[in-house]
Amino acid sequence: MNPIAGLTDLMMSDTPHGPGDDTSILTKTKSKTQRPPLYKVMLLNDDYTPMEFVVHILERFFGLNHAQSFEIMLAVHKKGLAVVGVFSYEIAETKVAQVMDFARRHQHPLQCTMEKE
Ligand code: TYC
Repeated sequence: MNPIAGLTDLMMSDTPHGPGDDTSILTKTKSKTQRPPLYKVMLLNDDYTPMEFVVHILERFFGLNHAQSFEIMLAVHKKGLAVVGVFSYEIAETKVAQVMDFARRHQHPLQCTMEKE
């Protein structure tokens, strides 16, 4: 069909077109931005690892200052565990490995774990 004639037929038609007609539907596709999942890195309390050693770990591997490190160490000591940071999977995995390796080399039973947020 001649496209101009076809359009004229539509405009002149007796039946009004609206929602439900395939002549008037516009759709918008919402593009949802996907963010990578985050992981909490936690330190667990134990009865043997020296407090100063835990403070040193927090300064060395988590970039915290002495006061922040002491505060988090005390929170772990009192509550049994605390979140020391939130990271992407790869960074969290690296932090856990660094802490576990450093504690093992110094023969302390300190435990560090990660959990999806
Ligand atoms: N509870 C330990 C002590 O009294 C100190 C400690 C704090 C150990 C935090 C582990 O993740 C820890 N020496």
